Amino acid sequence: MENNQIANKIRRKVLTMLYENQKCHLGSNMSVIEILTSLYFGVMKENDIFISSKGHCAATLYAILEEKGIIKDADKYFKQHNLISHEVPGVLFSGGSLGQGLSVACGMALAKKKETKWKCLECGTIRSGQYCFCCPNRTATKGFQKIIPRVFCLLGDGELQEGNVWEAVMFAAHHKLDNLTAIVDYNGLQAFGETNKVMRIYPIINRFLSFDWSGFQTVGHSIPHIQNVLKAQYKEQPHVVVCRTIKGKGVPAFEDKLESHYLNINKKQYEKAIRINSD
Ligand SMILES: Cc1ncc(C[n+]2csc(CCOP(=O)(O)OP(=O)(O)O)c2C)c(N)n1
Ligand SMILES: [Mg+2]
Ligand SMILES: [Zn+2]
Repeated sequence: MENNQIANKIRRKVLTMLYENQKCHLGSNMSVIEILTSLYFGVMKENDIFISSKGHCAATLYAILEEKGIIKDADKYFKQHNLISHEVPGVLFSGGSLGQGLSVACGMALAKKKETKWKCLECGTIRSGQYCFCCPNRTATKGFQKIIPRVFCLLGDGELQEGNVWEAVMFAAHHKLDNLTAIVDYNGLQAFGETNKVMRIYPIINRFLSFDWSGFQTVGHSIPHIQNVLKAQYKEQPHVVVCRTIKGKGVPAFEDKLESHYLNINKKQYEKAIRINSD
């Protein structure tokens, strides 16, 4: 399946979970479908870590984990935890209280930098030291490559108004966490207003750059664009990818609407959205 088809499938699955359970945060889920598809289907490698600081896009994360084969029943988990919970396999951090995920991601990125792992270039095995059993004398004729897992952290744009986020931004630069990537879902809306009217966060990218991060802004619904900028890593600098998104993307009645945050989807809107998002 191509990535666009995967994204469509995830979008339909999320719509169905939200419709059947009559749960809100439809807008917040729809804006991250391509972001999470990009990450899990082409960017993240084994041992990399994903943290969603936006705990209210649980439906999308569970649908992705189901598609990856990490969990079997996204519906079951969504019924139990409609905010992201670490009790779900494949999830390391529970979200819900905004502003905390990046601090956790910083700690994990720092720990991963300290516990160096080595990949045997002969057989691909990852080990804690420069040894392997595939070649004579525990060496590898092709040598070893240093492996530092990457940590990706997703944040909402309204969430950037939390002071704690900027302490983490400062910490990441100070510790030169070049294995850390923050992804901002810049949909321009938060729960009760336009983000830049509630408390201005624009220009997001400049703010990160002034804290000595590297980064790019990109189109948040184009998988090739997102993957390109997510793959970038700069030596000794943490990285940010600001994704310009549409809250409620793919659901006409909800697109770029404040109500997409808290309204539940009705039967007619649901059926139309499923039609629009089929392959
Ligand atoms: C600390 C904290 N304050 C308030 C809330 C309530 N709340 C849940 S979602 C949300 C809006 C967040 O907006 P944004 O970060 O832009 O995310 P979006 O829904 O647009 O993806 C708010 C205020 C919360 N979960 N945590
Ligand atoms: Mg937002
Ligand atoms: Zn080997």
